[in-house]
Amino acid sequence: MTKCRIVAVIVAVSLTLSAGAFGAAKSKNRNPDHRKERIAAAACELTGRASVPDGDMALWYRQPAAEWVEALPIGNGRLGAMVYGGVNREWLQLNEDTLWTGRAIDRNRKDVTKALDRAREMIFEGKYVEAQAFVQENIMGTRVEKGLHTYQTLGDLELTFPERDKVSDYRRQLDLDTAVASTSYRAGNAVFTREVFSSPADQAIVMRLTCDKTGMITFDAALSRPADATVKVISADTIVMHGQVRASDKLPREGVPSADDGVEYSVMLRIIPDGGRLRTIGQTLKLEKANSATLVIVAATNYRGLEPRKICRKQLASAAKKSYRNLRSAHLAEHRRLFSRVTLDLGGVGAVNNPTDVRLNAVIDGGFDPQLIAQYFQYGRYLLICSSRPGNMPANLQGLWADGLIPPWNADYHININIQMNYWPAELCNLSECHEPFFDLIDGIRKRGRVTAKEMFGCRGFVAGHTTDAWLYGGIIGKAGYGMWPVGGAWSTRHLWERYLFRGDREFLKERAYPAMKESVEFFLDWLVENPKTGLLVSGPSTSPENKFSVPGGGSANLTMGPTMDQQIIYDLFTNCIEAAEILGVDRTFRRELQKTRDRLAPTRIGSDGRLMEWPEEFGEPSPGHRHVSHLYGLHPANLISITETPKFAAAARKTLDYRLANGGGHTGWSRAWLINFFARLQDGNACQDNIQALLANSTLPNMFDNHPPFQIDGNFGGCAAIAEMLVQSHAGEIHLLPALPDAWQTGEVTGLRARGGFEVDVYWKNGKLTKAVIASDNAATCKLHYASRTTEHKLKAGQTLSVDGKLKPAH
Ligand code: FUC
Repeated sequence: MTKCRIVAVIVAVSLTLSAGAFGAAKSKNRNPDHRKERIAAAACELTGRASVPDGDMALWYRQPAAEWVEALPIGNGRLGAMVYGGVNREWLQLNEDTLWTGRAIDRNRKDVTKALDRAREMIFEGKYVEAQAFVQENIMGTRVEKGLHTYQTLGDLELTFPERDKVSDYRRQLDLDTAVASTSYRAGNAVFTREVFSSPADQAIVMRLTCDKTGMITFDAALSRPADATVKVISADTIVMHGQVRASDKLPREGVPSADDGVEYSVMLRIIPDGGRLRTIGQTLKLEKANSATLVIVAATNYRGLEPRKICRKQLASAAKKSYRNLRSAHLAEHRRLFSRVTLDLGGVGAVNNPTDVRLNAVIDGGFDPQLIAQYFQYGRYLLICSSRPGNMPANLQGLWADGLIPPWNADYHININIQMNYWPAELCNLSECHEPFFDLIDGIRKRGRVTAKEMFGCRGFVAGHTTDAWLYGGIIGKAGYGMWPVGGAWSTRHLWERYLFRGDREFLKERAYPAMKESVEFFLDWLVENPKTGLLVSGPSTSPENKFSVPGGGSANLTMGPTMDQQIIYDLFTNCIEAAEILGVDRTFRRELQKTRDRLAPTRIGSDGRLMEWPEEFGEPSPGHRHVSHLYGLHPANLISITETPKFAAAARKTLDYRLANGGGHTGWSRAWLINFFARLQDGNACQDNIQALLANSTLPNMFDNHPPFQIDGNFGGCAAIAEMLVQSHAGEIHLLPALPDAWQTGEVTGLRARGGFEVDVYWKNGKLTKAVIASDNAATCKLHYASRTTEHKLKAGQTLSVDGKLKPAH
């Protein structure tokens, strides 16, 4: 396995290009990271050693970012930036979460019911290879070429400073607790400091440049984009960049873009100086000899039908009239409102005195850094807060941050594991509000998935396949091998149910969760068919995400009737929907129908070698270490398999995992993160810890982003959720304290995790043993606690807090 060693680079920054040469329309450079060469072109010598940041919540470095995956992310859920922290040049690579090319198009193949029947027959007859070709030809909906419907960079803010050959005491950092990125260094006898944050309170990115000597702040500021941008000066202190995005560079870029191309956007930058001289030269703002300066950047698109320039003007007017101090304190309060709900201390001292890249290298060399693990956990929470706030788009494959015009997989919303993994920490790690953009996405795909269900398959309800995008299609599209998969919507609705379980909000269950779950169920009531050999109900043709099997008689294929994951997701959906209907006291007849159908679903089976079967037959596996471990859905995220309730299946799951790992499994970050969640559910803390080490050593980039070249955020979120799952679990009707504590985590504490039933949980342990737990209950409820082999029950009133000792006895 390749280790991504993190190389500390003395970075070079220069003034080689004028802002005009970096001008948007002229630039040919569409690839991430087009700044790299210019960063490396001129050296700025860094000497001396900056002091260490306060606290243990900072990612920090002794050199500027030399490439995008070293830059530091800020975001307010909608407007984000990657901050490079250069000395002679600063870049903020900008993103706005609705900046998408393309538009909503119809991707549905009309009435494929006959073809569906035929494909099913072929599979039941064992003609897998032929059936897959037939499905491709006759069923799959329209696939849009990569880059045509894609998320893109909003552009760059570039600051150019008077060139310096040498600075000392350089440090850049991202403080997770304040969500402020800062850069500071000494040049001659002056200390320069830059702070930047993306404010959820004021919907603006705000940057402040200061110096401990007067009249020292001099820079040029320019906005640019690799394509499709016009930059204009609108007043002596403000520039605007606007345009309409266009679908990838494969399309002819001449002429006026049409509505098919994508959104219109606008970015505005204002400089508010203290002293000095501010003027415009060309499209550049030029500030000389100021004492300090505040930059306000706002951006918007017309994705929701509003005129982006109008939105920008309003946002700018409102933010720019506030003092920097007020902007900063409003930002801090809003960030901390969410961030400070959870604390985690896994012990360890001293490691925080080293820069983050040095610490990651030490882990690559086999070191154990519990403070880094705690920070990885909090970074996951930070990233969710910054990329998924109510009213905005959900966290995409890269959260909010993507460079260039064609990011990997269009930085879309894959719903065959990735977006779900993004939201695993949401409830557990006390960020329930951050879950909401995903719920909105589910509502969106329900609308279009309803049309797909009817038009393509003649089914009621709604269906969604393996992926969707900002245009919210619910189609079954692309290559049959990965695209013929009808359970993406069903899996997504589990998140609505989980929200109810964690929060106990009946109104939410009634108005939002149940209708979506029921609509998904309706699809499967029409979709499932009887396997003629067994008489059991199966879903198909469908893939076990994105794995393939060897076909007896030659070749390989992906599609079967009743792959284990489909069956588990449908069983899970039906079970949860029945329970929801019972709680709400509705749909008695429907419930009965559901129970009957659920009891006829083909069950998960254990193969002759003791592993869980991924497909209905024991096929050969060309990829035995495959990154998806779909057939263990029942173990995690669902609760169909557990050590206590279904020990045989839990043992088979364990064998499955061991086999996957022995064959090179866990090679992508998100896959490794899922493994940790599985081992947490199997209550094997040491296996969790081994895999956390592997996640940090093999799949974590210098800025702690999850590596799936260049970056995919799901591993960050999956890893964060897994660390919480090791400390508190609540999927089995009780709050299990320290279910998977590794030997290496001898002493520690976590506060503020959430448990199903409406509880908030703090846990303290010493020498590997529970010493205390504090449970606060939102509702009047019975709280069942479990630790080691002991279980106790406690009746709590709404708002009551219970404190127990290491034996689960109430302590006062
Ligand atoms: C799934 C995974 C890939 C990648 C893609 C975005 O299809 O199999 O590894 O994460 O989503």
